[in-house]
Amino acid sequence: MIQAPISNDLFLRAQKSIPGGVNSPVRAFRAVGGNPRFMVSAKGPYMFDEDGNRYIDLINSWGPMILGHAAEVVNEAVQKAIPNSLSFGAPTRKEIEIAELIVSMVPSIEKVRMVNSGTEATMSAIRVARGFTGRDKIIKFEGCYHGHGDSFLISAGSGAITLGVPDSPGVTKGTANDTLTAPFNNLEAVQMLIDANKGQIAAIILEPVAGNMGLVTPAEGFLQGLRSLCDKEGIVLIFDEVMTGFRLSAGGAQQLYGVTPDMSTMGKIIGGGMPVGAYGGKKEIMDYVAPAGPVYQAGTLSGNPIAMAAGMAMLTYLNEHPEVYTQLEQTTNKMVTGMQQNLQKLGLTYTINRIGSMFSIFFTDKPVFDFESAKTSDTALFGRYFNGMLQRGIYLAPSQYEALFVSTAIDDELVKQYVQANYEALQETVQQ
Ligand code: KE4
Repeated sequence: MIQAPISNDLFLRAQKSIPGGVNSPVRAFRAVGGNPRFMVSAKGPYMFDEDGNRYIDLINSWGPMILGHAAEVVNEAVQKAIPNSLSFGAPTRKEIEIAELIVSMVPSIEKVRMVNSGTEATMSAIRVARGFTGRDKIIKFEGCYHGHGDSFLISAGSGAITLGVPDSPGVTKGTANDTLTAPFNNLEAVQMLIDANKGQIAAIILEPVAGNMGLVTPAEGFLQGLRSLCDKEGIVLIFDEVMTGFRLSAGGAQQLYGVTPDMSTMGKIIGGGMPVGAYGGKKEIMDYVAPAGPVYQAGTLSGNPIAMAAGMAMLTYLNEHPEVYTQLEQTTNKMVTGMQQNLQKLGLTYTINRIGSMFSIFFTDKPVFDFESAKTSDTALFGRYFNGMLQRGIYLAPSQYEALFVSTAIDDELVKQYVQANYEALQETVQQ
């Protein structure tokens, strides 16, 4: 039995000076029960907590650690940059180099602006889309998460074509009025919103593969359908690829599915673990961004030299080693196949969704294709499963509504350990 007394004490202490004891809510384990583990180091596939426990990590910092933790290629680049000062607040050559690399890798990107988080990227992207079109409203999808910007913390209003309602205190009704929501994978609902708000919609923003309701892939024709609707109505199509960018392929989901948005937002992998976000798209849109154009957006540490060194090393490696994606496909396939065999052996019919190196197991026997169907999952069962896996040294996302991220540091031996732990934890979960 893995014990974590030091983490438990640290969590009590943390709550005295940090809201909820964490700097991002999901880390507090509230959705699964138990106390979070305080980490001290990580290397390759492993993370090590304050009590000396070792975990096989399937969160990988919520995506960035695609090469495993403390990847040499990234660490060396950071160590080389540090002596030259941590920040200038002035333009640097490295920012041009990473921008040119992103332009070469991501189909939709002709110009790109670096920021410091995925939230900053999405907030800025919709502001630019509004400035470019002169329209106010946006459409997002239930279950898609785009960071904590006010315009995104909105849940569906009653009925299909009414306005959104704030999903968090502090978000004003005025803001909510400009955000419309539709079910993911439902083109008819999007058409209805467009018809009911003719000429008022600046942008449609979505995760092209959703990872924030658990892993949900786009239905056949969904992305292309949105592309056609946006072309017809002069709406800016924004793919939020903060999670999928550089993960599902070197060019993200847009390259994998062959559908090119007008703008894309990025984060996570782009910084190699450092705080980096970015938004970009067509020249004619991006030239609306200050100081080239009138839409204001700024950031003291945007393009920070240490973060750029890390991001440049990560993206260069991925760009030069396409075999990373083949390896991740094979490893994830083995993990998911093992899980499906376990479900069969145990007579369980839970749903597993997977694409590339992202997957989720939903504790429901129904297919999961949008947020409503994801919510048929038994989250209490998931909580027991999560803790069963944690006890066996497997570190999963502490919520049914998250995706897992495989790294190249996961080898066949670790796949075996994962599949065995999955069998035992599933068996234990259903016996409790
Ligand atoms: P950040 O501001 O957390 O860097 O990015 C926000 C964001 C934007 N778009 C998508 C598709 C995202 O998945 C995210 C952040 N993802 C969460 C995981 N569900 C980060 C984990 C957390 O909130 O601590």
